[in-house]
Amino acid sequence: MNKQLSVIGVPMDLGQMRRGVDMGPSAIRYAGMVERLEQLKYNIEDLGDIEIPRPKQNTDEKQDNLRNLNEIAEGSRRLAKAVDEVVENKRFPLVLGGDHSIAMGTLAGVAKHYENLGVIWYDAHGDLNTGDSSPSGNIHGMPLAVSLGIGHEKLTSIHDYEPKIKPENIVIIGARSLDEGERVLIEEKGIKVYTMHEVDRMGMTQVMEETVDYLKDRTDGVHLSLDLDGLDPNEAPGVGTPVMGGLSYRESHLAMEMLHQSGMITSAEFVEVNPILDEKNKTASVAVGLMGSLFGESLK
Ligand code: 5AB
Ligand code: MN
Ligand code: MN
Ligand code: MN
Repeated sequence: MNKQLSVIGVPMDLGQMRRGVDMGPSAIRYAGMVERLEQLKYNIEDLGDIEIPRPKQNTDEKQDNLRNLNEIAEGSRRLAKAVDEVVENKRFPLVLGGDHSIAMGTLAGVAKHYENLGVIWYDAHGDLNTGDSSPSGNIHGMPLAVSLGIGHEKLTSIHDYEPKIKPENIVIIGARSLDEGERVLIEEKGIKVYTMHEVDRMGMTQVMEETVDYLKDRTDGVHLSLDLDGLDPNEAPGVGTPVMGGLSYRESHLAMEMLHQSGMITSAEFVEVNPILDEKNKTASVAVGLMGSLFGESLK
């Protein structure tokens, strides 16, 4: 794994309705991220936080069912630029959210550098909605669709190219809340999904073995987009859209360890940590614990 890490915080809360997720980057840093990774002999540069525009009232976005469209597009463009530069400098981008709408910017910055970027989407949700299919109008439920080039032009065109990724290079893990439009898209595009049903039946070991096997030959880099609501809300309570029956901390640890062993991860983001909804920074600590495993902590 690339030992040169560049951390970028994204205090974005405009992709959903719960305030506080903009403090996610601080909470994760406060949970000891840098110290933890320095122990693993990484060279870490913290680039600080991207500036996110303040929300304005805007009429056309209401009609499009895309809340805070313009501000999110602008924030994503700034993030894409910063991430692009990190990859250009041969460093590993580690992005801290913020709500999951930031993945549009992260992927825009990363995918430019790969022919076939793989994406592991670790999440209770598919995040495959568009303004037309979304039950909420919240853009944090749309970034995977947008990255496939599906959705409003102001979002799909971020960083001036599209699509960013291909459907056959995606693996979704932990899904247990998919909207009707998302199911249709998954079917239509042939996106690989391990729902909780499959994780329970097969076990995380097999899920990760298959995931690594599947992505190994078809991709030239793999981005991990980890939404903390992929975990069970008992263990990661500080998230805005919790769904019961999630992945455990231990399963997630194992998944991260196996990803480390694969050596295939070339960028990562940890999103949706909301310290206001959290219990004593538990969810941020979970995020840092998972980073520890992803970056190579081991018991031996
Ligand atoms: B998250 C829902 N599908 O579109 C929607 O947390 C929830 O980034 C989206 O995964 C959750 O509003 C977005 C109902
Ligand atoms: Mn989610
Ligand atoms: Mn998500
Ligand atoms: Mn969420």
